[in-house]
Amino acid sequence: MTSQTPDRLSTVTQFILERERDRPNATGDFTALLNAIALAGKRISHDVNRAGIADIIGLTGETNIQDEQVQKLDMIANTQLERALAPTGLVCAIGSEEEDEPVQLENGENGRYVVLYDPLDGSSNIDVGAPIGTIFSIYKRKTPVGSTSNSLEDMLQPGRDLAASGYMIYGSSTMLAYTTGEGVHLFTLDPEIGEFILTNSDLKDDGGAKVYSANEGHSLTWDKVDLEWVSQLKEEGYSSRYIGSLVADFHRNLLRGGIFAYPGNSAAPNGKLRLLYEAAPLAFIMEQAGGSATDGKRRILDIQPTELHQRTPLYIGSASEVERIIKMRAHTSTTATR
Ligand code: AHM
Ligand code: MG
Repeated sequence: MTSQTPDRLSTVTQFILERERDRPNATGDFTALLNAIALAGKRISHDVNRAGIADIIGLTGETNIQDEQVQKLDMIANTQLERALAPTGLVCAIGSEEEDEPVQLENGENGRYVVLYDPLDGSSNIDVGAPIGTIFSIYKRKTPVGSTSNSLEDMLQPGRDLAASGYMIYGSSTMLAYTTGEGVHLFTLDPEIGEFILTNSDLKDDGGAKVYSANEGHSLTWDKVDLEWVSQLKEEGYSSRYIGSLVADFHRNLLRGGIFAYPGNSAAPNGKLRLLYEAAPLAFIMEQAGGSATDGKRRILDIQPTELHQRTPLYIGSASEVERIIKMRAHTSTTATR
């Protein structure tokens, strides 16, 4: 990773405000939206840190639309984000991994944006204290401002049209990374003063590390190309690092280099990860940092979603690593290999 080491003290709010000031037509919307998301992140971070002692570990007893068991903290994180975004008046609707359908926000008719999120990614790791995170996307709405949002039309947009995306990771420290298409900027929460402080601006993935992150426990269900690819990496002396929390695996690879993969498999040809809540927002960040992301054939940011909770295979990381798997997959017919 390369980045500019900040020569001054700046909170996330100051940083975004400064950037907006450089743009003559800036409305201040991003400052308000990212502030709201950062506020929710501080509350979620607080809850995650106290989960064991606050009796908020465990399941709610419900399953979400993806048939996954919902953790109490999934619901808490989902609510914190909605509660922080609603008062901005800037958001007409939200889409969440934990909500079956788009949620129209009260008084949101004049909101110019839709926000989509995975409120607590990697939530199966909550009980064991491993890093988890929030992933978010912001799109400009397509339906006219002032009307009731046809949320699906507003939300089913390809990642290349993202206005901003980012994530917050709740790990050994709480960090926030975001991009609006002008580089990737990273902030660390100072818990004493409750502010996200700029720690790296304009992060660049320099492809440094020979690391791959994939759940090889599923490899018997992978096709031959993925198996060959991983064998090749092993022969070349790569290390494997897999936490099972996408945001944590992604964050480590963004800082150190490497590739994360969640391929399709014989039971689930599109894999597990969600295009709108996970793949597209992280692909926008990775591309802004100089890396890339593919489903094996297509650039993730070019995929036109057709469903809110659509899944996609994902290979994301340093550009040369992603290029290698694209080439391997192009040279072998997938149907002939599984
Ligand atoms: P979640 O959003 O419900 O937490 O599920 C997504 C998570 C990712 O964070 C992680 O990369 C993946 O599921 C792990 O899946 P597996 O246990 O199959 O390796
Ligand atoms: Mg997730």
